[in-house]
Amino acid sequence: MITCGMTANYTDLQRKGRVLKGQNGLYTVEADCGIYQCRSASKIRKEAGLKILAGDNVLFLDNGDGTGFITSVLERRNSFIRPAVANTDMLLIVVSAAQPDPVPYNIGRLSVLSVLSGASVYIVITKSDIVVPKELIEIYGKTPFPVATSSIYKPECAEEIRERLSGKITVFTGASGAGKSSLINLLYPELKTQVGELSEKIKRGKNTTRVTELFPVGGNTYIADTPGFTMLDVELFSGIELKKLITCFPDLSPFAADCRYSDCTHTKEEECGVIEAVNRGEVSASRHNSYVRLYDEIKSVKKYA
Ligand SMILES: Nc1nc2c(ncn2[C@@H]2O[C@H](COP(=O)(O)OP(=O)(O)O)[C@@H](O)[C@H]2O)c(=O)[nH]1
Ligand SMILES: [Mg+2]
Ligand SMILES: [Zn+2]
Repeated sequence: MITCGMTANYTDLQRKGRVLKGQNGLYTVEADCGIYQCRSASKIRKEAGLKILAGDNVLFLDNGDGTGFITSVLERRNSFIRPAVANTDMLLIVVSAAQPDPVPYNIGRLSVLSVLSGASVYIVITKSDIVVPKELIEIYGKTPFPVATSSIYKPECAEEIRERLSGKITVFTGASGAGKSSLINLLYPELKTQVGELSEKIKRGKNTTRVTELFPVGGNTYIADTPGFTMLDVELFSGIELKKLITCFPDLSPFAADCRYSDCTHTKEEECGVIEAVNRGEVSASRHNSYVRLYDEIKSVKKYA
């Protein structure tokens, strides 16, 4: 097979690509001139215990027959364990207006992970046909995170959301049943069967292999579906310095400058700028509650660590 109109000696031809999926040591890699099935040198996998993830940018040798051999993994911007994905630009947090009822604390935790990893946060409120999500808009409208509402019965919501995803790697996350797969189908109907199959596979899940797959949807845009609230592992949070937790709440942190005490934890102190901002209604009490709960949780994990 001749790709890209080239007839060079393929064994020497190095290409750059992006891993879409890895399974049993076989990686699906997207390069400028097509999709390759690649293996990799065990040497690079062993180096620093590196696991090649969906989203990784790699160099590989083109074997000339649609297969390749990964020789190096380029530096990552970030990586998550569950789902196993690298270089995430944005976490799209799907929050259902109802059925299931939203759990702001879990949403808060996801937003913290996203901020920690340097990925942006996008809140999409689904199932707006069931109830008007007034309260959710109230909570998240006071954060710097962009917020959109959607419903599978209002396809006109799709354009705005697609635009924000354009050119990025976006991971869809949120509670199981919140409508992640449905939203993906609404945004990118051309993926329908693939995404459906993916979530099927995960539901039957033999709990050993949870395959994360990036789907290219054109224009350098990629999306990954996930089965439910993954990434909420306590270990990830135990790495956070308690003092710095407030900086992971970009809606609350500016008010920490007004605290009376420099060692204020913003959980219960008198003259705490953050608590005063909550009382004035400038930031959401729900978000502050999530902060306090996460603060206590991390503190107790640290105590037993
Ligand atoms: N009424 C309504 N139901 C929805 C909407 N989006 C998803 N659902 C339903 O919610 C259920 C779970 O959706 P699914 O996309 O599988 O959720 P996931 O687990 O987050 O991927 C399905 O029965 C969907 O038909 C919506 O906008 N409105
Ligand atoms: Mg799903
Ligand atoms: Zn304070």
